[in-house]
Amino acid sequence: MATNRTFTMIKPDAVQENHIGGILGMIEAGGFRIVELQKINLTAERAGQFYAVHAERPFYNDLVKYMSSGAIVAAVLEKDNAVADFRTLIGATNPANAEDGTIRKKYAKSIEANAVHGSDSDENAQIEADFFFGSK
Ligand code: RTP
Ligand code: MG
Repeated sequence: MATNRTFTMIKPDAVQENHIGGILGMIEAGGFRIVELQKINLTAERAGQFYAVHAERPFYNDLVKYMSSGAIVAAVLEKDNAVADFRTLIGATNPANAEDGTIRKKYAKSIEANAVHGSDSDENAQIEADFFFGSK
């Protein structure tokens, strides 16, 4: 995968509340091309693997429960400077701190149920895309 790609998930709260279309619309309007897309349920085991980097954090067990509580939408996105530009588009982890115009400002409900995931590095974007879509 080229470094002009990032990986995202629309999280269970946003899927449950019928925000898939609204969020994908903001992503496309932000200049990203959707190159892979899949709606899927994560088991607690798979959610735990995905967020294994946070295994020692106090919120880990709640995060795994939340991420396996309903369907998610996984996607690979393409754009110049994709990782950094997508983090800008989604906004701060805690929606109380998210800028106007960001996806989390519009759709996130709490620091945990914050509507979307975005990769934090090119390396993790590749690992996370492979987690769902396999090596291409
Ligand atoms: P993400 O990985 O999902 O894009 O989010 P992020 O980089 O903005 O935040 P990160 O620190 O990687 O945290 C991963 C996810 O864990 C949940 N969280 N809950 N209860 C809490 O204090 C807390 N802190 C983080 C959120 O769902 C967060 O996006
Ligand atoms: Mg993160």
